[in-house]
Amino acid sequence: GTELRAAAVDLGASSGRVLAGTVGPDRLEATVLHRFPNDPVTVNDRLSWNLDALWEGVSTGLRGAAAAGVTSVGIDSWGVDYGLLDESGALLASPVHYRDSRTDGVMERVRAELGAETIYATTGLQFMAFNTAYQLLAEDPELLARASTLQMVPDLLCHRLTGTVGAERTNASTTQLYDVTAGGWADDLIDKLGLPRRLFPVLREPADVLGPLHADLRAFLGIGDGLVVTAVGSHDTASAVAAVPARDEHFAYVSCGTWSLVGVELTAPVLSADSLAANFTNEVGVDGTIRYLRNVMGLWLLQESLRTWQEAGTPVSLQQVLAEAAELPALRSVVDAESEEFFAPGDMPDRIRAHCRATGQPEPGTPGEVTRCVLDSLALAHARNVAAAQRLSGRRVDVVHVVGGGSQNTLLCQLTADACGLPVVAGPVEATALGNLLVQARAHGVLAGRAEGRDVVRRTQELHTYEPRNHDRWRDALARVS
Ligand code: ADP
Ligand code: LRH
Repeated sequence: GTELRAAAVDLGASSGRVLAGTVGPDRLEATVLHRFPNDPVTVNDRLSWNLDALWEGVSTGLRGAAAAGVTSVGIDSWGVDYGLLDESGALLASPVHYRDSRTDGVMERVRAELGAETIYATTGLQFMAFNTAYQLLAEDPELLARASTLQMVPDLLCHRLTGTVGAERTNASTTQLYDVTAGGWADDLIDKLGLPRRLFPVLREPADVLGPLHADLRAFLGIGDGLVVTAVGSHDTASAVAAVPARDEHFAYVSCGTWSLVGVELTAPVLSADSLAANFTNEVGVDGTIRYLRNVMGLWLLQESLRTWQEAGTPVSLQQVLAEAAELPALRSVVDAESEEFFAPGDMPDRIRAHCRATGQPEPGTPGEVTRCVLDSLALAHARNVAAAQRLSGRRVDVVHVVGGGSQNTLLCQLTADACGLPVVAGPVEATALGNLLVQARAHGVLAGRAEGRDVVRRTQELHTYEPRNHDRWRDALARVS
C-alpha cells in the first residue's frame, strides 16, 4: 500500500505513551491514544520498574490502536535495562531501574581490571555506571544461574506480545557488551567478565517483522490477527534521531527529555583516545548509523526538583517555574549538568545549591531561581557537547535540532541557540514515537529510507526556529566553566 496505519509504543523514563497514526510519502499524522506515568517502585530493596503498570498502559493503548485499525505496532524504550527469562519464558524478577545503587563501584573495578582503552576499543560505549554490563555483574548470582536469556525492556514487551526472543541492535548497543565494529555481541569481553554467553540472544534489526500477537493475547485484548509486531529502533534515542527533520548531514541533535542526548549522526564510530577521554559514546542508530553523543543529565534536574517541592508540601507547576525563570537574569549561577552528583533520586534543589556554594556562586533559593540555574546549565552543557562532537568527529554542524518533550520549553530552546551560537530548530515533541512509526513504514514498504523519513517529518510537523542572540556572553561563560 501507499500508507500504513500503525501504533507506536514509546516508554520514557518519566512517562509512557501509545500513539496511532498514518504514515506515507506525504503523510505523517499521529495522535496520542493513551499516556501513563512511569513511576518506579521498590522491590526487594531495589529501585525497579513497575512492569505491571507499564504492561497495563501498553495493553490499554493497544486496544485503542486496534480499534483505530492499525496493522503494525513497534515498541521503544530507554536503554540499558533488561529482564531475565527462564527456559519456560517466565520473567525471573522485575527489571531493576538504572538509577538503583546496586552498580556502585562495579564500573571502577572493571576498568581497573580490564582497562578502559580495551573496553572502549571494542564497544565504543561511554562509561556509565548503569551500563547493562555492570548491572549484570551486580546481579544476584542465583538469578543469573537460572536465567536462560536476557531481554532488553522493549524486547521483553515484544516477547510478551509475540513469544519471540531477540535483541534489537540499537538497544543491544547500549549494553557495553556489543562490538561496534564487528556488529555482534562482544564475545571476548563477555567471557572476560565471566558472564554466561547463553544470555545474549540473536540480534534483530529495526524493520524486522516479528509476527502477530499470541492467540490467547489476541482474545484477551480483543485484537484480531491483522496486527503484527514490527521491530523498530527500539532504543528511544535511536528512534528520536531517526525523526530529526534535518536536510543534510550537517546537524547536531539534542534529544531532550529526562536526559539530554547531545551529538551528531555518523557512518562510522570514533574510537580515539580523545573520544574516550571525553566519554563520548558510539551507539548504533537506524541503518547502521552511529549516534555519536554524550548523556547530559537533562530535564531530570527539573523533574526531580519539582518532585522535591511536591514532597515538601510546597508543590509548584512546571509552567509556573518556567514563567518565573524567564523573568530572571541569565548565568547568575550554573552547575555542571554532566556531573554524577545529580544522578541519584533525592533532594535536587539542595544538591544544586551545594554545587553553587562549593564553586563560589550565589545559591539559587526560590523554585524560579533553581529552574533558571538548571536551564542555563543545560544550555551550556548542550553547547559544550555540540562543540565537542564537532571537534572529535570532524563533522561540521550548521543547525541544532532539539526534539522530545523538552522542545516545548521555549526558554531552554532559545538559551541553547544562544549558547551554541547556532540556530535551533525545535520539534517534533514526539520525535521518538514518530521515528518508531517511520521505521515501521519502511518495514511495510511505504517509505524508502532515512532521508525520505526526515523529509516527511520536515514537511508535516510543527517546527520552531530560534536564532542565536547574545552569543558572546555565553561563549565567555563556556570558557569559564569548561
Ligand atoms: P522521557 O521520554 O525521558 O520520559 P519526554 O521526552 O517525555 O521525556 O520529556 C519530558 C520533559 O519534557 C519533562 O521533564 C518536561 O520538562 C518537558 N515538558 C513536557 N511538557 C512540557 C511543556 N508543556 N512545556 C515545557 N516543557 C515540557
Ligand atoms: C534516554 C535513554 C538514554 C540512555 C538512558 C538510560 O531515554 O535511553 O539514551 O542512556 O535513557
